[in-house]
Amino acid sequence: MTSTLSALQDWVDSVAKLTQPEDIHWCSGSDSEYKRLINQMQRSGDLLELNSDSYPHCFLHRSDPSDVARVEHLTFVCTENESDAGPNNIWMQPEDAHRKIDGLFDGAMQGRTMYVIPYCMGPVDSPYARLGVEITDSPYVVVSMRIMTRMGDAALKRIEHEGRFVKGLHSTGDLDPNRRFIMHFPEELSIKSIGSGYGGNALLGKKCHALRIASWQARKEGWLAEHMLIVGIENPEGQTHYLACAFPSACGKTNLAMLIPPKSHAGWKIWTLGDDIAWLHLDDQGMLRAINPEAGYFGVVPGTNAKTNKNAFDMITSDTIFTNVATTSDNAPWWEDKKTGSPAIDWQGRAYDASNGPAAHPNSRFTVSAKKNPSYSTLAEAPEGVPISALVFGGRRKELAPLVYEAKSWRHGVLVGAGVASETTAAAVGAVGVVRRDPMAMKPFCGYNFADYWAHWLSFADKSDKLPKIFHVNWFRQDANGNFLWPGFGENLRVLRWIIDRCENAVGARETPVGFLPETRDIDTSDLDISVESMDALLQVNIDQWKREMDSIGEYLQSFGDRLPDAIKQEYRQVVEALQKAE
Ligand code: OXD
Ligand code: MN
Repeated sequence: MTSTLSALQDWVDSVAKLTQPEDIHWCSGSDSEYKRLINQMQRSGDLLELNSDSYPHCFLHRSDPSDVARVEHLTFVCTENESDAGPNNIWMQPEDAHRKIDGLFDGAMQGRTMYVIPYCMGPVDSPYARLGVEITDSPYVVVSMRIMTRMGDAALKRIEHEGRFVKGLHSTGDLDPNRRFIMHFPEELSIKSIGSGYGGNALLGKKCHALRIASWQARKEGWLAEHMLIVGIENPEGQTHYLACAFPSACGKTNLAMLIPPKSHAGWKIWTLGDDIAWLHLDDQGMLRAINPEAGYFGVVPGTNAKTNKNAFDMITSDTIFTNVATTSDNAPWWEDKKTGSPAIDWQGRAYDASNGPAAHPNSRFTVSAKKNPSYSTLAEAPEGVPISALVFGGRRKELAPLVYEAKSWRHGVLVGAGVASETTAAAVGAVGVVRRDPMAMKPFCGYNFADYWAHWLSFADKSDKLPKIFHVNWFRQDANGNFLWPGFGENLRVLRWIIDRCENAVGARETPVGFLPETRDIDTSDLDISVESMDALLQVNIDQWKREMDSIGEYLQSFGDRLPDAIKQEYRQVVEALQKAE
C-alpha cells in the first residue's frame, strides 16, 4: 500500500531506506489483521494464550526483564534552545539527537516487518482530536495501538485530508539498555524511540504523543494536554458532573475513573471517560471541555481485585493482553493482591519461588479496550467532549496533605498544581517510595519548560470566567503506625461529593492558609467505620509542616529562574504570609 499524502509517503520511504526492513505493512486496523498478528505472535512465542475458558481471548506477553517500565533517564526533549525544554526535561540538541538515534536505526529492521500505523488520538470526528503515524517493527506495538487508539483506515483518511500528523518512529532494536533512547522533537512534531518494547516507551500515541508532543502543541494552540482521568459522577436525581483528576503514575487514576459507589450510596453512578489522559479545550461559551484521546486502558495489574476495582477486574477476564503477570497452574493470569488463585510461574517464566520476589512484576500491565468497561460512558465518543466542573490534583503523601482542599482561585490552583509531590512508583525505572515534585502529575510528560507551562495554565484566567474550581486530594495519609487513615477506593465518592457540592455552592468551607477545607461534618461518613480522630487528622493543616513544605516548594520553583511567572511568585508569597500569620 501507499499513501496519497506525499509527506507521509516520503517519510515512510526514507525510514525504510534507513532501517532496511524485509517487508512493509500498512495497518488497516481490521479484525482480521489483529487476529493474524496475534496468531503470528503466538507462533513466534511473543504471546502465550491464557486459559481460554476462564480468560477467553487473553494473552500474556513477557518482556525482556530489563525492559519493564518507562525510562525517564533515557527520555529526551530536543528543542533548538535548551531553555525551551526546561530543567524539568533532559535535553539534547536536535541535530545531535537525530545523528545519535539515526545511527541506531540504521539497518535496525533488517529481517523484520516494518508496520505503518496511522492513528487518531480522540474520536475520529472530533475537532479536538489529533493525528499521528507510528512506524514500528513490533507486532506487540501494533496490536496494543489497535486497542489504545483509533487506528487504521479511518485515521489514514483524516490524515490524508488534513495533511498534518505527528511522526513516530519506533524499533525494539536489540533491547540493550545502553542503546535505548526515547527522543522527542516538539518543533518538528516527531518522536524517535529505540531499544524498548514497554508501553510508555513504545506505544508512541500515549505518553510521547498525547502528552509530551501534545502539551507543546496545546500551548501553541491554546488548550491543555494533561495526565488526567475523566470521570462522570451522576447523583440519584440524574445530574452528572464531570471531573478531570491528575495523579502521578500508579496512584489510582484507573481505580478512581471506574469507582463503584459503596452500598451506602444507592442511586449514585460513575461513568468513565478516561483513566490517564485528558485534552482540555475552552468552548465558545468559555466552558472547559475534555476529551480522552485514548481508546483503551494500559493499566497497572497488581492490586486489582473485586474490592479495589471490580469493573477492571471483570473487564480483564476476556480480550485482554497482559504483560509481565504470573500464571497459575491452570494457566490463568495471576498477580499480587488478586485475592484468588496462586502463582505457579512468575513473570519471567520461572517456576514461582517467593525468594525471587513478586510473582507478577509490580509494573505488570493490562491492555484492554475502554468499551469493555462496565462503567464506560458513551460520551467518551462525543466529538465535543464533556464540560468539566472541577480539576483535581493529588499525590501519594503519607503526611501533610489533607484528604481534600480547594484552591482559593484559578491562580492559586495553578500554584497548588505546581506544588504537587508524590512518592515514586514502579511505573518508571528507579527508586520507589521517594517523595519527588511532580507538578500537575506531569513531571515525566511535560514536553517543555514547566515555567512556560504554568504561564500557559495561568493564561486561561484571562480567557474565561467559567473555569472549573481546582482541588487537591490525598487518599494516602497514614497514622504513626503506617496504617492508612482513609479507606479509599469506592469510599472516595464521599470526597468527590464534597467537591461537587462546592462547585454547586451548596456547602461552606473553612478557610486555612493553604486553601478551603471541609468542616468534618460536611464529609458524609455515614456507614463508614472511621473514628472522629482519624477524620480530624485527615482534615488538619499542620502549620509547621506546611511551612517546611512551602520552603521546599519555593526552592523547587526557584530552579526555574527568571522564567517563573510573577503570578506564581505572588501566589506563593500569599500562602507563606498566611502561614506566618497563622502562628
Ligand atoms: C502510565 C504511566 O502508564 O503514567 O500511565 O506510567
Ligand atoms: Mn499515566
